[in-house]
Amino acid sequence: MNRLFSKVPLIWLSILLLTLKTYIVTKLVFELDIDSFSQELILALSALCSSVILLGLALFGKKQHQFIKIMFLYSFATIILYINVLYYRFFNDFITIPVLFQSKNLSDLWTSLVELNSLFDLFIFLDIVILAMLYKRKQERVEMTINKKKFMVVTCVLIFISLVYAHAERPELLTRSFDRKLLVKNLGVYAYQGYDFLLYSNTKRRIAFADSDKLTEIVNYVNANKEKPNEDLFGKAKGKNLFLISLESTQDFVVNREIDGQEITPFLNQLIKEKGSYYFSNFYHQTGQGKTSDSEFIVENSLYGLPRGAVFFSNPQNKYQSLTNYLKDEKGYYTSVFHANNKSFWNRDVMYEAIGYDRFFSDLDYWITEENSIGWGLKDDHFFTQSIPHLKQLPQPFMAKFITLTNHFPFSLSQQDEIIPEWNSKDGTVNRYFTTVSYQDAALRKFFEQLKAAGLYENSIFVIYGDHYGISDNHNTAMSQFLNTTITPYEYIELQKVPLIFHFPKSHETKTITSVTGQIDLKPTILNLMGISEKSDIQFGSDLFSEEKKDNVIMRDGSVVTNTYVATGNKCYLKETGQEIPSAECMPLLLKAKKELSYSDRVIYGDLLKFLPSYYEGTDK
Ligand code: GP9
Ligand code: MN
Repeated sequence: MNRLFSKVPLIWLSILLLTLKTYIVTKLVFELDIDSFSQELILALSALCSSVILLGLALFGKKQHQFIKIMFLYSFATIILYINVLYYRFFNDFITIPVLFQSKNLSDLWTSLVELNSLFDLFIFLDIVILAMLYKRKQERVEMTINKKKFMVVTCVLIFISLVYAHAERPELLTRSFDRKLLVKNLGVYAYQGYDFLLYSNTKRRIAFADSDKLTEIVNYVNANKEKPNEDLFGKAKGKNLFLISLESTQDFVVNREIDGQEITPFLNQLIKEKGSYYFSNFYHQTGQGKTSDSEFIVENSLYGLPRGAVFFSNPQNKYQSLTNYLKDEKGYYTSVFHANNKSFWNRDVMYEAIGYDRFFSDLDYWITEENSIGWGLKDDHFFTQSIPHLKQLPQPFMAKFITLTNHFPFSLSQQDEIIPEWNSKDGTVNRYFTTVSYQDAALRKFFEQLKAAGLYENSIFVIYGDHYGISDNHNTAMSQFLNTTITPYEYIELQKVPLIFHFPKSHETKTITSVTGQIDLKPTILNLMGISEKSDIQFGSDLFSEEKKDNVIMRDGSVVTNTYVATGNKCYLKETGQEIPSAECMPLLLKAKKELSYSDRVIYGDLLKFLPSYYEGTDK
């Protein structure tokens, strides 16, 4: 072995190894849908190119430090690669700098990572050890003179060829940065990470230089698209306690469905049929990378989450006119949130200040033991049960938001808690999903019984919704088996529906509402029910019960659903049948979505809500 490499300088061998490793890992782990020889070539070229650039940095500076520098850069690249491998397995996505900075979160992700780790991971690091052993004592082979000029020429040529190829394959690549898979496919994982870093710095810069100039355009857009809230329902829930219950990873396809003759969500199914329940059967989550925190943000503010990272992390110091702040300031509500996890997860402890919660009941407020925990923490049943004494002590009227946890990937459940058995496909994740969903459903049933017993049910209203998907498109095979249909892009969008139930204990009506709605509509709906008129505000959603409601939901990736169309990527379908139609028909919808998302982003990036009061004073509106 030693003899074989006796003439090879460390720099060349490390470039070769890093290129090979990057290429192989990219092929094996990331599903990039490589379907042509030229795409294959781009992938190989990008791996080579990044390796040359990264490791080439070691050639600058003192020669005697070259071994250390090469090994450091090699390890650095490997760590970037490995973090993306872990993140991809979990989220089916690539990591971004804001998410990476959530180091507090990374420790909590541990339970999921243990499940994801595999022996294969050892190989990702093995070459570092081999390189170190081969070259450690061989100064002459480490420092072998390399013609730096030639090296730089080769590097530039490689970059040029690689970029030309990537551009030919995918024009506008760098302007469509939200499509992370596309970036990695054409630039490689390291260049993607570098590009992401530039975007991140840009975001920081935007906050620093933001002013209120853009406000007029955005306010005009929002006002032009406003839909009048339902007047009959104005103040219907005035003075009532408000329960917001966020169901972890709960998609709508489990509602009213059975496995081997057993209902998956018998309680939700029953609640939907009860007097006083309004079930929205075409309600979509609109979250992005921020997952649960995005759903919280959207519901609270009627703004979209950000295209990258979690707004909970990137902009917690902004001024927000949240639902919580309205309830507190306008109606004197006591506002609280219950979630039995570490309070800094998703930066909640910081962001909740801006949202305006009076009290956050976190893991510190619960009795958590090995017996009453599973997966990510306290089991839902115990979470709800232990919350009752806290609830009883709250000043009324209160707002109480509950965030469940048990139905979280990897969907672990102890056998004694299983209500329905695991399903029987080849996909363990999907099989287990049904058991944790049904466990959560039973926990919710018990919570309702406990609330009734505690006298907290009658004088309250309930808003129950799913936070985001639980089954990603990594599981399409099992999902198509379960739903007995092929998962096309249309089907995938339809799977982004999450349940939404409004329940008014003393009401007599029962309704299933089929209009197309999204999480962004919850804030204006609840404000109207509570008898709060919107002041000078920027909201992209509108009252779900509005008679003027235009069915239109925009997702964070730019996809759009209306009562007629489903538009996603460059594909257009009829909503009713799923039939694909010419993409041009959906173009106006997609363009409007892009505009709306960018307006919302500008509001957040520029912290524009803080300028609203002076803006309205100035315009006298
Ligand atoms: C963690 C919980 C889960 O506290 O909200 O977060 P998620 O991974 O679903 O965003
Ligand atoms: Mn979640």
